[in-house]
Amino acid sequence: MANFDKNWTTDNKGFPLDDEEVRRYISVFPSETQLKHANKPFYAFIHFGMNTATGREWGTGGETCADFTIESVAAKQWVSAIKKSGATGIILTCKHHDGFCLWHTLYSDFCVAQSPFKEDIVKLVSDECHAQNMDFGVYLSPWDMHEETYGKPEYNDYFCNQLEELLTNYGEIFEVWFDGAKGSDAAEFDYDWGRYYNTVRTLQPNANIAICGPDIRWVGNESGRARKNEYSVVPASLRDAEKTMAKSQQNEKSAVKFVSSKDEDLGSRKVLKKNAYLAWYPAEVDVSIRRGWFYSKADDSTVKSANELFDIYMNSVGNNCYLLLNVPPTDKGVIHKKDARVLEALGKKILSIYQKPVLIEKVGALSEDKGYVDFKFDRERKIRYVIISEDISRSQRIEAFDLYAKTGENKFKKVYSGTVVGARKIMKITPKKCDGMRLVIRQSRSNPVIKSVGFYE
Ligand code: FUL
Repeated sequence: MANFDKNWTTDNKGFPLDDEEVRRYISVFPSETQLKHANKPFYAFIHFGMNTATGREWGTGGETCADFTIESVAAKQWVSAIKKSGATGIILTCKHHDGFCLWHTLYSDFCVAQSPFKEDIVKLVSDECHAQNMDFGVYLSPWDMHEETYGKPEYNDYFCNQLEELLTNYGEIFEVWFDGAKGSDAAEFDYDWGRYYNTVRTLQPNANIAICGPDIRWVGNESGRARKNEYSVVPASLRDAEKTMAKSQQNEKSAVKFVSSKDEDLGSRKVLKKNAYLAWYPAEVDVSIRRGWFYSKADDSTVKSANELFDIYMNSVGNNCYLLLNVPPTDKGVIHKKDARVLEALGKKILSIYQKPVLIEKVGALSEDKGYVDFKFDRERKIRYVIISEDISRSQRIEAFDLYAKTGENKFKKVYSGTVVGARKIMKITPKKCDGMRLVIRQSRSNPVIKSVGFYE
């Protein structure tokens, strides 16, 4: 056992600091693609398509191109309204479960080219994202109610052909979102996940594959909640797409009910010990700004407030998760002014965290016999936010920590007690006058490697 300073650290809460098991856990770290993604943790979803025109959450598969009665698409407004929230990218539902394609696909007539609107909406949105320096990503529903090959092996060819179009013709793609939802009465079908993943890896090596994919884990609910402890090192079996599908929506009603949060412990030592194979698989919180995923006038009164969204941001981005915030444009092809207002207010709130930095310090590896770090400010300060980031290229190690404000010579007052950290822990603390702070690691898998700690007024 390392010789921790008794005043400030503990016995690692009785857990081994370093043994073979611990070394097994900390040998799991992100791929380069996952590591890059971690720097841009907040992005938006756009649900738009046939359902926007017909006023549904799930279609029927029986719609026709003429039912797509959308007359305009204000892509520029979509992107600029979303950008104001602080989001750095947009994922568009290029094809939802109804099968209608928002781009000019060569593989189906059921697409926007055959509709009165005609224009390629994927192109309009991706061009606008690139023009406004926002990342662009695609959602392509594996389950397809319309396509007649669905349920037969040829569907895998159909799906890969469409994927190839989307990953070739619209510039750089930052995330590919494979939804696990599938109607309970849909045909049995074996998706060729391995082939889908290879197609993405080959055509867009920098893209992260989410949900029914190996790079980003679904948090397990759609109400904006994350677990108290979100681990990125979890059993590799969680990447099994079939398991994700089993937990996903199976009918239209549940698509807006946002069922229960799957609150299990996914990555404590107790869990990892029982699993021979582990993976780096960070969580993404997907949540809609309003009741439904698609726009409905009836939901105009359900737009979340900037305060609610800010809480979700703190609970996701500030809690080692990604945040994917859905903003569905209306059937007039615009982001509703209510949503736009809230997005702007959210952006201001997020900015207010980072606006007045007092000290941002790169820390590095803590030595094993000293489980704390002291930070000294230039003068007495009133700190409101503290952000700790682990160097996740060295895995996720911290399991418990305390933060103290230094209020005088050898005088400390505890201001925060936390558990896991990972890519980012954002803490709002009751402002306290102090000239420094002390971060104490109470429990860790080997010695922590801290990328930085930032203090903001
Ligand atoms: C679910 C779908 O069924 C919803 O319609 C929506 O697309 C949501 C993000 O995923 O599984």
